[in-house]
Amino acid sequence: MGSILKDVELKENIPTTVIFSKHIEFLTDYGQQKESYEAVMTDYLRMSGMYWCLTALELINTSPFPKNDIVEFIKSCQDTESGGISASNDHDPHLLYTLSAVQILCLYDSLDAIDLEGVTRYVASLQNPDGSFAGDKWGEIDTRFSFCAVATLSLIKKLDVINIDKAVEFVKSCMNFDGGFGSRPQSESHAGLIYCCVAFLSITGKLDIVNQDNLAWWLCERQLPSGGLNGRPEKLPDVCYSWWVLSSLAMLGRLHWIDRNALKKYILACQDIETGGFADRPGDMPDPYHTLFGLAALSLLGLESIEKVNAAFCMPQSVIDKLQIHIQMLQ
Ligand code: GRG
Ligand code: ZN
Repeated sequence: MGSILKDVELKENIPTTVIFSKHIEFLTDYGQQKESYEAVMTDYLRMSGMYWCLTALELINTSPFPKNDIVEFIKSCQDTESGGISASNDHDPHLLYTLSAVQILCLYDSLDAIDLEGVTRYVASLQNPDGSFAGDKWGEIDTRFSFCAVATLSLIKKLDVINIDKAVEFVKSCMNFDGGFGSRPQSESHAGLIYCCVAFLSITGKLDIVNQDNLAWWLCERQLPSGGLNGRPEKLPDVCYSWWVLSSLAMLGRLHWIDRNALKKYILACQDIETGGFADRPGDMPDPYHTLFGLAALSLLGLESIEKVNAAFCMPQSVIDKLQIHIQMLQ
């Protein structure tokens, strides 16, 4: 028995260009709401929310917020004892938010504002003897955290404080028969985690361990008739996978295995023409997460009016160049 293909149908009256001024409005307003229901409910991931908004704005050449206030907020989120950074004041430090904070500081050329030795100590303290990384002191293990660890250390030029060989060994142990990667050994392949593992290998210069064609084939099979990409078989398309899948294909040198025009049409259809911002699917509520990954994917597709994005760090290429960081990209 065949299975029903899950997809969406694009309507006639969908946007076909990027509505830049609306996105600037959307992202700027989002950053200014401090007491709204949404702001309070998402306080636990505020640092990443700031990274999504500020990076999206930088990709469209806008920087509306006072840099000083942002840097001061980040400083106030660093835990003096562990050296880690939390999502917001009075929250516990975590690798996810430590990376977001370091990414924002790189955007603002302000890395020196925080205790970088503390960050280095924190990241190194989370590596386990098998090479894996915990996300925080509570010990959850996931390849997302292997990525966060090397991305953070690479941005602050401290990659040498961890055992890279062991870290690579762990990521390799999460590789599946289909060429993909999961969160831990034997976990299902998922496009988000494939991005984490491919970007990890790109940053550490170990991309040669992947099965390039099998993995690229699995990734390009994520494209559905609507043009959108899903994160694993039998799932609906979602704009964020345009980033997780496309950036992985870019690092694997196989971007041309995707139907670019169809994907561009799908991403543009996910814009909200009234409020600005991108949603996961046409007609859904827009949010900063899907707005960043929609714009970043359009950048990988070569839209000239969007700044060039780095496929491993999801940051403007100009910032990565300034830091003189080189990632591995396969041919
Ligand atoms: C700096 C760009 C950047 C990222 C930081 C947090 C992180 C590193 C990456 C996240 C990667 C990601 C999206 C992982 C997905 C994890 C997962 C198993 C999600 C499953 O979600 P479902 O089941 O989604 O809700 P689908 O689309 O599969 O239905
Ligand atoms: Zn999504």
